Amino acid sequence: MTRTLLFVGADERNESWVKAFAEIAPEIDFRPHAPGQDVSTVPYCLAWKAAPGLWPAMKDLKIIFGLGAGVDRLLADSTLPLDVPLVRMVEPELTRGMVEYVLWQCLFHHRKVWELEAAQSCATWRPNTYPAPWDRTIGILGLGELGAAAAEKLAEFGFKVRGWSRSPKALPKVESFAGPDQLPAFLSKAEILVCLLPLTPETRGILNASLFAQLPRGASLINAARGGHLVEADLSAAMASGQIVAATLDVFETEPLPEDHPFWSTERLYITPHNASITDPRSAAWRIARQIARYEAGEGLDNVVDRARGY
Ligand code: NDP
Ligand code: OXD
Repeated sequence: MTRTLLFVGADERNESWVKAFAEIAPEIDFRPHAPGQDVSTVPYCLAWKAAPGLWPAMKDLKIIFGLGAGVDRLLADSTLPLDVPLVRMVEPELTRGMVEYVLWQCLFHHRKVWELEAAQSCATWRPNTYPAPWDRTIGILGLGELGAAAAEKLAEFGFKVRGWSRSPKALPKVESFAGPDQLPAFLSKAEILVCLLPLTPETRGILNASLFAQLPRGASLINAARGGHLVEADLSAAMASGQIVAATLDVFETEPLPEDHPFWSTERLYITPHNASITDPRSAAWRIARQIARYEAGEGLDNVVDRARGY
C-alpha cells in the first residue's frame, strides 16, 4: 500500500508540516490538499476539518488523523465516514503547551494581576494580597490527557486541585469528582475554574449561568477548550454582577472573534487567539508514522475517537 497522507490544514503552516514529514518520516508521501487533486486512492488523511466534498472523494480511506486533540469540527461533518477510524492528536508538545498555558493563566488569576494593572495605570504603589497556593482551590473540568497533566503541575505548585470527569480518577494530590451528580460539590469550592473538556452534545453550553452561580463568589474562569462550551451572554452577566471576577478565553463560538464583539472591551476579560497550545509538526509526524506502520502490520491504533461518546 502507498503511504500517502493527505494534509488538510491551515495553508500558512503547510511548510512546517512538509518539512517535518520530510525529516522525521520520509517513508510517508505527504501531500498538502489542493483543489482538483485526485484523492480516490489516498489511504490516510490528516485534517483539522474536512474540505467540502473531500470524504466522499476519498474512496480508499483507511485512517483519518485529527490535527488537534479536539475532534468536534471533524465530527460535525455529516459526510465523515463512520467506518474509518478517527484518531485524535495526542502528543507531548501539545500537552506541554497546554500545561504551560494553564499554569500561566492560573498564576495570573491567583495573583489578581488586574489589581496591579489598575494601580500601575495611576502610578500608585499598592501591593495587593493573595492567598498561599495551598489556600487556593483550582477546579479543572476534564481530567483527560491535558486536564490531568495541568492538574498535576498545579498540584506540584502547591495549589489545592480538584478535577471533574465522566469517570473517577486517581491522580496524586488531585481530588476527583465524577459525573453530573458530583458537579455541584466540585464547583462549590473552585475559585479558579479551568475548562478542558471536549465539545460534545453533553458538554455544549456547560459554562452557563447555572454553573457560574454554583462557584464561590468572585471566581475566575479560564476556557481553553472550545467556544461552544460557553454561553457568552451568561458570562457577561456573571462578570457584570461580580459572580465571576475575571476570565481568560482562548476559544470562541466564532473564530476569529469578530472585531465588534463585546468581549474585546470587557474589563478583566483576557483574550488569547486559540493558541493555548499548538500541535508540534515534528512530534506529530513521528507519532503518525508510527501509527501507520503499526496499522499496516495489523496492530491496533492508539487514541481512536469513540464516536458514541464524541471524544
Ligand atoms: P481527553 O479526551 O483526553 O479528555 C477529556 C476529559 O473530559 C476526560 O477526562 C473525560 O472524562 C472528560 N469528559 C468528557 N465528557 C465529559 C462529560 N460529559 N462529563 C464529565 N467529563 C467529561 O481530551 P484532551 O484532554 O486531550 O483535550 C481536551 C480538549 O481540549 C479538546 O477536546 C479540545 O477541545 C481542547 N484543546 C484546546 C486547545 C487550545 O489550544 N485551546 C489545544 C488542545 C486541545 P473521562 O476521562 O472519564 O472519559
Ligand atoms: C486542539 C486545538 O484541539 O488546538 O488541538 O484546539
